[in-house]
Amino acid sequence: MKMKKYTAPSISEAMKLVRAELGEDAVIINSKVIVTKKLFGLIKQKNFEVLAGVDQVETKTMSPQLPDLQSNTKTIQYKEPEEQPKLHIDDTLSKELKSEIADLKLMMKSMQKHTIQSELPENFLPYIDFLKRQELSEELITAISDELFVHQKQKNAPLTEVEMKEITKEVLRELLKELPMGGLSYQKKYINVFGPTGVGKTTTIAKMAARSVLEKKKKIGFITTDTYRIAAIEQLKTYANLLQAPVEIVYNANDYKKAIENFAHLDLVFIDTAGRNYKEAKYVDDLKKMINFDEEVESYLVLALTAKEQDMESIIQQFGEIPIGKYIFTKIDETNSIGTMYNLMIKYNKGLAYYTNGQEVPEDIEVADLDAVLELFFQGEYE
Ligand SMILES: Nc1nc2c(ncn2[C@@H]2O[C@H](COP(=O)(O)OP(=O)(O)O)[C@@H](O)[C@H]2O)c(=O)[nH]1
Ligand SMILES: [Mg+2]
Repeated sequence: MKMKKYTAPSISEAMKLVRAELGEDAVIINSKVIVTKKLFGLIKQKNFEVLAGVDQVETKTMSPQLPDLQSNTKTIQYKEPEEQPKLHIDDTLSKELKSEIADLKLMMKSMQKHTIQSELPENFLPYIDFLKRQELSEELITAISDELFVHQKQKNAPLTEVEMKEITKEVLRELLKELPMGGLSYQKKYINVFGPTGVGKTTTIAKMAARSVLEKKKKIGFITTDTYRIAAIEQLKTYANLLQAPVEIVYNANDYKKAIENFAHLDLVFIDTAGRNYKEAKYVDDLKKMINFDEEVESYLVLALTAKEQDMESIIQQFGEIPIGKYIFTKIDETNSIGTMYNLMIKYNKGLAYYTNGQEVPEDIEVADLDAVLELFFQGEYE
């Protein structure tokens, strides 16, 4: 039997090399993953090493079609390549096409093998199902399952559930680690809070405001531009009264200027906005005209995890022109699938300020930090 090692960045490429040199009858004797650099990182180089062999008797019978690239023998007698130009075009084409199609089919087969559906080891499946239930994006699931695959190969034994969770965390950590995490900086005076109606903007503002008074002893005030609903104004006033903080109700850019003047003596001003009409471009335009986005301002986009990811994406795009610093995800207590949170942060390259987990003011809010956010992924269903 003739044997040779092949190394390539993917199994399919390694298989291609094997087939090109040893033919279709080659058998894989062993395969392993070689990772250069350290554990985990997606950016790190990994290669697949395949030891393949082919029975030499068969090789001989196949040799007219398969020149042995390895042995530099000069006994190859057939002269097909030189003759090709003289052949009838039809014949050549069909022959070439056939073999190319066969090649492509094989390549696709081995490529498909290394996707979530078929090639994943049996022991991954329940875990991958969990990732899917979490509604993690396909790209992220593929990135994680690739890492699981690499680690299982290295370990040469089935990964435990604990190991799979650790690997998942490390994959997510790599992707999230550059994004800003954490709540109010207390360096900027104006806190803008945007988002559609009902996501929990006002409640979240009340939570943030209460904390800045109780924990940081800040002098605060509120501005609301949500003048569509009396109830919304009353709701904010209720919280403001509890915190003994002033409220300015703003209907236009002029009111806004006056409110800013009135609040000159305060440390922090929370600006609550109407979520209404966010689908109209005009709404975002109006906001841009009314509200200052200078260096004195921090802006947050509030999204509820109970919403559909696609709808959240259209909101993100709608607010694309507003310099949103970080997200706030609410209603984490009302869902078991929080993958969306990770999908959106990674896709839109935006960090997280807070996540909220209930209706109680001020308790039900957590300041985001990377470790906690990674832990959060496993809370609930898969513990
Ligand atoms: N379960 C749950 N409910 C929340 C959370 N945050 C806000 N809510 C509720 O969501 C509803 C709408 O909140 P509100 O602050 O008025 O939303 P706004 O329209 O964006 O200002 C209220 O009933 C809140 O109590 C949360 O984290 N979890
Ligand atoms: Mg509101």
